[in-house]
Amino acid sequence: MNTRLQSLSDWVAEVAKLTQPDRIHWCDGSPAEYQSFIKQMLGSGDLIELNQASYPGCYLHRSDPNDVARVEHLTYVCTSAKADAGPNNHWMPPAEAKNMMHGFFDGCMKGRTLYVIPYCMGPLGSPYARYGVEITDSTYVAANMYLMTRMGKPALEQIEAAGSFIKGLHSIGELDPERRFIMHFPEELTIMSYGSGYGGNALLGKKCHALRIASYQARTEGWLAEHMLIVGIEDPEGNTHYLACAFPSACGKTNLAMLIPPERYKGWKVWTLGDDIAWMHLDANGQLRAVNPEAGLFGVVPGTNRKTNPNAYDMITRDTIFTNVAVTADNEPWWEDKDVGKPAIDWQGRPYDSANGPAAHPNSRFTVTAKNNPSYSSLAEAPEGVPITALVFGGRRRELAPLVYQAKDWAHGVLVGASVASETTAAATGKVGVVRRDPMAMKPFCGYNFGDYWAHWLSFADRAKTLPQIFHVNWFRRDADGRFLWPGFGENLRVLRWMIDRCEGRVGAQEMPIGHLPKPADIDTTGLDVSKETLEQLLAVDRGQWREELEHMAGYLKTFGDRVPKRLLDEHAKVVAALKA
Ligand code: OXD
Ligand code: MN
Repeated sequence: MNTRLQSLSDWVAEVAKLTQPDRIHWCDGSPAEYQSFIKQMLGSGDLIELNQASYPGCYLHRSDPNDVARVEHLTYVCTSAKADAGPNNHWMPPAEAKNMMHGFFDGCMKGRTLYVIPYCMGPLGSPYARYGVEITDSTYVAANMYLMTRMGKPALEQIEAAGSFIKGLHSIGELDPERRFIMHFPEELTIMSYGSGYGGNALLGKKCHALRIASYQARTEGWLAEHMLIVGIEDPEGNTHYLACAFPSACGKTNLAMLIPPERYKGWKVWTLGDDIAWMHLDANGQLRAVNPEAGLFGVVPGTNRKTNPNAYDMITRDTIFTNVAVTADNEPWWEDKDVGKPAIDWQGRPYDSANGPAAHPNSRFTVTAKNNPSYSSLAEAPEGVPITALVFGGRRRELAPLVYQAKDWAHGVLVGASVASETTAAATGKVGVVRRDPMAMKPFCGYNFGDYWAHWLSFADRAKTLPQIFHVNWFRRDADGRFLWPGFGENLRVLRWMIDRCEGRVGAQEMPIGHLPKPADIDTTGLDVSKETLEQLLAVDRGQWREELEHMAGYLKTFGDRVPKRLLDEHAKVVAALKA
């Protein structure tokens, strides 16, 4: 027995009986153990050593070509009542789902090692931290969990003291897309994932625990588990404001979290606290505070270069696991828009030929500890988290949504968040570039009915003392020829600055039916190739298009029936009326 917690040793024994591994390894989370995982995978061919002179400690994993993204159509929330999972989730009766999964897991670890991974989400010992144990038969998963979470002995000690943990059972199975399911049982705080080794499906601390299960727990306990980056913006006077921002997958959360201020913004600093997930609680003074449950980054690689994200570019030159990138003739990792080198071998290990498509998979990823990030905030490990000044929602929209607008108040902000829609990306299997509703960027991640989720968001208005201001941004608006109107990346700081000025009451706004928009003169475009006309286009609100948008939103809200809170419908009606006026 490797733990004094009976419920944990019983569970491990039960899983071992079902899955029949050759060996059981309890992860201690030490650097030596991580090195042993690397060595083992180099031996088995699961990892390929990259150029150790220029990329020390960096390795490449090539996944099965059928296993490169999250599989939303195979991801289920299994609550006793279907309505509790809501139309936003796939659902199966829990008993049926467990029965099917047990069939898959039966004997699946024969010849393999069963890893027991105790992990902590959030700063160790923080009142906001939560604990889980993942069982997996994948060394790649164990190594990634080492980089992404606080895993091993210290987490186990906390679990033993608390006596409870989230159970996550994972096997790569046969990597057969026909035998692949990601099942959540929020009422039992249990996850079962079979048939995929891809991050979002297999690193169970991330989407499965820190979003789907945690959002369910957060609702009953009065807090929020959100698909949000957390960033600190320090002005030249040394004042830092913390923002939490929700964008759908592969829409630039990592870039915004690691932004480098443009030349003109001397004295400004941007600090990263998290790039994907925020857990937010009201503290004793009624102030919303955020912690990042994760300890590492699992980011999209293509597009990362010295211009778009210099911090990330540097961060992934050492101690990084790359998945599905290409390699150069010098054995360096390569991806589309990397501004140096050229691909020799593509992500599938074939000699590169542009006729086969991109050299790196569009959803190729890096896994790296957050400590590698030069802009990692000293408060990222603070047990009490950071106070949040503003919440920002955004999507990838060619038209309609202006560069930025501010919600009129909290309830209107909840409608703004609920109305997020975005073009789909390669982060999930399926068609790319189709606009879909993605409320709060949580469509793939909310562990319960969206109707109840919006009601939970609205409840903060009655419970908090000071609530963050809520904004919406769209970095992706294009002109008639398809060109982006806004330069994005580091220049987004100009927009964040306007938001902070709004929160501090330092700047006015234009009152529009959809919210408060900046006066064009208040967005600093000095030194940018953004003309007055372009800025006007970026801030344009087309009433006809917005009326259609609100009609579409009304239809969407209807699909949640009587679970939609009346307050949200009232907010919707107010905007409709304002657009008519
Ligand atoms: C992610 C995602 O990997 O959202 O963060 O898909
Ligand atoms: Mn994400």
